[in-house]
Amino acid sequence: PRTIRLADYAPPAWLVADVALTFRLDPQATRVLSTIRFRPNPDSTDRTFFLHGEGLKTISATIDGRPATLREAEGGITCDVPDAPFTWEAEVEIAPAENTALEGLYMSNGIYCTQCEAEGFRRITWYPDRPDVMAPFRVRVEGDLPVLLSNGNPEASGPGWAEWDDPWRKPAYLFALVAGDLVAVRDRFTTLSGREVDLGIWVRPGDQGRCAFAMEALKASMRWDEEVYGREYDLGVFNIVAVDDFNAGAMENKGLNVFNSALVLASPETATDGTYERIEAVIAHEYFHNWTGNRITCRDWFQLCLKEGLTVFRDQQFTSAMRSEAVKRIEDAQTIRRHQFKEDQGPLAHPVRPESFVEINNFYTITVYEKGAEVIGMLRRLVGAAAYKRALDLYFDRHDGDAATIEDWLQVFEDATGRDLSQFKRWYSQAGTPRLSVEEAWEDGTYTLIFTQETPPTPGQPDKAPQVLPIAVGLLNPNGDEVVPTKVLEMTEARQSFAFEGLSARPIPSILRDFSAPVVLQREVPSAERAFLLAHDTDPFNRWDAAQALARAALMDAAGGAGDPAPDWIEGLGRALADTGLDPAFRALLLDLPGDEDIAIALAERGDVPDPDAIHSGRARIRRILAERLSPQLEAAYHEGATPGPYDPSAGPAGQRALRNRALWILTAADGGARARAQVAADENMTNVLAGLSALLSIGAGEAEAAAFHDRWKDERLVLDSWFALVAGQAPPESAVETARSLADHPAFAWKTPNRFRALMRGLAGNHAGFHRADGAGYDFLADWIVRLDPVNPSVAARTSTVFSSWKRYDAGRQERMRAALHRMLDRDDVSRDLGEMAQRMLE
Ligand code: HT7
Ligand code: ZN
Repeated sequence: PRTIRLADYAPPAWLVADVALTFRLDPQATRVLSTIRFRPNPDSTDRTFFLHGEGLKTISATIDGRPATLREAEGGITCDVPDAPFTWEAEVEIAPAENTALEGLYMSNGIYCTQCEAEGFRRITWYPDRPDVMAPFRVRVEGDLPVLLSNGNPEASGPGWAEWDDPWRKPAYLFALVAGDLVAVRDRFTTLSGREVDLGIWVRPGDQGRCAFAMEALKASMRWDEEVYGREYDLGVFNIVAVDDFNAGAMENKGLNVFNSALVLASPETATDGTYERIEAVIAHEYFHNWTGNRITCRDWFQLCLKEGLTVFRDQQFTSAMRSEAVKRIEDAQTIRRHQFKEDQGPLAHPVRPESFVEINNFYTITVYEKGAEVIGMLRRLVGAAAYKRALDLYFDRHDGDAATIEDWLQVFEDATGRDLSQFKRWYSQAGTPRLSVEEAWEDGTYTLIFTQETPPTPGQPDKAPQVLPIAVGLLNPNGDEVVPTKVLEMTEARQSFAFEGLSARPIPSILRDFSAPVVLQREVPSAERAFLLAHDTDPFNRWDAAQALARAALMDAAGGAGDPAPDWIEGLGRALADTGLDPAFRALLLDLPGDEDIAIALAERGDVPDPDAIHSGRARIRRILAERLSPQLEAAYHEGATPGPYDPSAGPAGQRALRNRALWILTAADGGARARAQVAADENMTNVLAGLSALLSIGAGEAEAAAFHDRWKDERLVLDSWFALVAGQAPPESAVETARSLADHPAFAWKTPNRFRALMRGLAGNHAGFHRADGAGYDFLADWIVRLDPVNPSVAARTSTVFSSWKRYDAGRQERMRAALHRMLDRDDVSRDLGEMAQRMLE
């Protein structure tokens, strides 16, 4: 397969003036008629006419009414065209019911729906399927179905047909069509300038009662984008559709967002607090794309972070505003450290703006999305909130209607602030996580911090240059008072010092407050100092980080067989837990012990070879010690976290439940599961039931409760997904593979449905010691299923395969078995481009 390179970008030879499409829907033989008016691109000297297309049966094709002679070319067709504007008309046939890859036009439970990002439109009709070709679309949908939707505003409709008009120029990846037996929950929104927008959330009949929360989230997002970014919605309707078969979370098609039903439907009986929070964030994310992605799109797929990094940053800001800023920041930092740093350390590391790809689907990564958002956060921290706002206003003014680049993005910041961002740009081009080490000096009332930064090599990038690091620092005196409030130090050199003068005593530093840069802070800190920061730091992130570092040290020691954790940690944790002045959600995070894989990564980082079983049993021991020594505080927290009365998913009660359930998880290690069992039986809401069940399963109990849960919820597809994930994820490591095998034999294991496949596979892979069983049975199980899924749904198969990216971390035996599994996925004649690229990169 061909490698596509950023350096080879060339503007399109032909632009599209407008598009008219007619769909005659049929599961096996949908006809797609297209009328596309082309004009030469004045910015290109090339006049080659090329249209993408995949799996299309061409019925007819004409140019200005005369039959066109099509010549096959890689990934599409070419033909001779006039050297002037012309009209292309074609009719093609496609089979949505046969489309298991879920890209292009496909069917989910009898509903026609589309997924065109990144390159799905070429499976619908011949088209220049690249984001820098933008056009207004008119769409006519014909089919004997109650609901026929497409992008834009409804124009006209009658029995069996509907016409839609999207006046905003858009790339083909934002095209959408949905048709079928759906019902709508409706609402209205009045924009700041007084325009009325009809809102609709379309779901399968019976699911209407689970849309209220998503609808409120949508209206809150629309208001927030007006108030904070000055962005108003620009059509008369905004529709969201929930489908059960979806490769990702959701899709921002213009005026017609398509969602994985798991991210729309919620009721207290079936959804957890986590689901509610995710729904709110993803509804906002897709809505925010209307400006950052749709009105201003990407010139090419290398610029993906332009829309995704910025839109993630915006949805993070939204969640902070709706919930707790401190808690959200800690959760985001935790995501980066747990998952993005892991990507950066392995064979799949790539820059926020990659420079080459074989299959673009493989680059919808945590690096592009979440690190992309961190880069924007750093930019905002460096220039300040007011300048950030000026730059964003300029971005919207200057680039509305454009297919833009990272250069365009940085240019608006340079123009709005007068800063030179050429060094900052390295955040987009250099892969890997900078390591920041710290030395200190204290003399005559002056305290100096000397920082050194170094980024380890990543694939294809052996040498790294220094990056701009905003390092937020505060200083405390030995009494715990803050003597220097947070100051952002701007580090640009490989080694650089910063002095603080006029201090009366040597201070205790609080470094990298608010996780001000996505770096690994390498600093040996005595446990007493960490406990001091846990008790006194005014910065919630660093306070939490002190607790995490103490927990990590305890778990690493326990994995090495050490007996007792540092008393500083247990005492500090106990005090913080008992401090009812602290937000319960924050205290819950203090109790969140690093997972087994986090410890494996930390050990590997230190040069040790992690032993998954030793990590697992060490963690169980630490959990028991905490349960015994902190029993009064945990008991109190458990009771404080009770939320009697009707279920309320908002941040306050959700935070209380988080505290309760974290405490429960630890207490369960020492009470034989009594509390957890009672909580499951009390059946207050899905959050508490699943937390109780998870705690029980994690101590090898709860089989009867899990079976009863299954029987009760077996007809609720989203709840059943949680059951698959939980049972595989919490199974005792020694029997986890057998458990996964029997789950795969379960009649409800609909493996072609991505949610179900992911629930089981991700469940097992998240069971660290179970997946990494020494005999390789976990690897074989995953590899067999990935190989089976690959011809059916390459995108999901490739994404699942990334669980093997950690193979170099483990001992020789496990390495050998993981490599063998990767080879089994790769060395097949029919391996997909998606999985082939992933497996190849992991093995390099
Ligand atoms: N922009 C959307 C990405 C997406 C996607 C990508 C590849 C394959 C399927 C997909 N579904 C959605 C979602 C987002 O980031 O908002
Ligand atoms: Zn997005």
